[in-house]
Amino acid sequence: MSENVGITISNHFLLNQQLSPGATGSFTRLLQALVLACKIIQRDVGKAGLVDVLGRAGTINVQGEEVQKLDELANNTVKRRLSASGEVCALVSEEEADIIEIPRQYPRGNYIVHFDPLDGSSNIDANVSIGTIFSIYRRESLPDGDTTMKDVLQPGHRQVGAGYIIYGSSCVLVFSTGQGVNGFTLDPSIGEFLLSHPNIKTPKKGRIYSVNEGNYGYWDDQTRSYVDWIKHGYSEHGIHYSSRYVGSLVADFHRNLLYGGIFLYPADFKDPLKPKGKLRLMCEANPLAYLIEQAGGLATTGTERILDVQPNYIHQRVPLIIGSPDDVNIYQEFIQGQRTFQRS
Ligand code: P6P
Repeated sequence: MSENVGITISNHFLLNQQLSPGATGSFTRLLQALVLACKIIQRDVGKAGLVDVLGRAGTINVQGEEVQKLDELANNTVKRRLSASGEVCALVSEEEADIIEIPRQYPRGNYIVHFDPLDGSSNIDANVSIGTIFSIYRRESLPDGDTTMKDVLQPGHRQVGAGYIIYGSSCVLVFSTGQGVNGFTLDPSIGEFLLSHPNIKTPKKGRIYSVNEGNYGYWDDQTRSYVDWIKHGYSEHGIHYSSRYVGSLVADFHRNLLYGGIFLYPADFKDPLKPKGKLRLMCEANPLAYLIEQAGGLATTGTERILDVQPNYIHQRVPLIIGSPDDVNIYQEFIQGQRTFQRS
């Protein structure tokens, strides 16, 4: 009798498709292309130290950051697999300045995918968990016409799917297509993602805060007051918050999604070129905001729901405060001046 491996991600996709009236299989094929890309990246990440893939490729990407060789591999892998799926009409990569046209030899489809091919790449050499993040939209313009900027710059609440893969102690794919959040863990012995975290819900309130406190001197007063409160003003039955910050967004988000808590990358005045903070709206904030809301959490710029932000540039940056609803609501009370804290 064959071994029972549980629910594979392919089973899950096909079940989703059967439950979607009018589904043509196009979205399923797109998701399967994404899964293949992530298996290839996992293979490359897993052997990075062995084939001299580590180390800087020497080039500087559109964000002004040094590009690592794995970054380039991951970027090219996602582009190639999604283009070859025949299901996309436009791609936008965190690694590339402009919208990526689909090569003429490939058929074009009706989906747009924004992606960060290897987020947290500055941690590659230290073997810290890194990840791929993706965000999927359906084009609004007519299928036989050219893709428009309106197709590419849709607000986050128009996403039809989003997710991330974390390359860590195990390789976990977490995604949603609007019916809740599910996590799948790669079983390398059979090369399949198996359902390991069904219907993820984030705790209503957590005890973890995640922020780079090195930027404390560059935040606005309200954010400083909130973090001061967390560190010196909060105590519930003797319980305090713990600080956890990896500096790899996918790792920090994944931990807080499962355990509860709040992640903050607020606006800071450190870099005049990045007045809204460091993280990108389309390939980081929106997909994670989609997931956290599907899991019962919240995501805000501090003054606006992330999924309502109307994008005006493909590499637009936004402040990101995301996590357990009670924690995010308290932060918003500080930002709106309804709460303050002064260290005694
Ligand atoms: P900082 C990694 O470079 C990244 O884009 C995210 O993965 C991470 O959350 C953030 O930057 C860390 O930035 O300024 O705290 O080092």
